[in-house]
Amino acid sequence: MPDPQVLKIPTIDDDRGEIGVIDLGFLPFPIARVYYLFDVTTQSVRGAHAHKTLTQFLVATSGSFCVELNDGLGRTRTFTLRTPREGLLIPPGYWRHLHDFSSGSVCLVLASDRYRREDYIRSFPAFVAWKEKG
Ligand code: T46
Repeated sequence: MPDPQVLKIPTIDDDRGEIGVIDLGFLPFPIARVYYLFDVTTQSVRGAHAHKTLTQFLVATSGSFCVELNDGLGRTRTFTLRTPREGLLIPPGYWRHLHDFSSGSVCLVLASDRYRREDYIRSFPAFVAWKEKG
């Protein structure tokens, strides 16, 4: 299972501001879906699930939030996303919690597949059992 990874997004800037560009080939998957979390209250915790096959790239296009990733085998890592200049690549097989959203933050998600309910594991013990099975 590949590790989660923070990727620096190429930007183009001039005296009018900046453009972040996620071009074809930048991500290790073809983008099948784009969605975004917004108007998230600062106390909200999102996620609490893992994906069996889905790879996603998360960008804090505005504000900041934390992404806690658990590999189900004893390792947890927390990433703070706070700039549109980088994003977090999350391979399949990670239990995630998103928390500590700043007011007005937006979490843009580029996903490798359409929404498929059957790709979600929403019970942590079931996730650990799935990981242990290999
Ligand atoms: C993830 C984090 C970062 C859809 O019908 N289509 C969609 O594309 C999505 C993303 C969600 N939904 C439905 C499923 C639920 O009935 O919207 C409802 C809320 O979804 P969920 O509770 O999964 O939302 P989050 O913010 O906890 O998780 C979402 C993604 O589902 C998940 O893949 O990694 O954002």
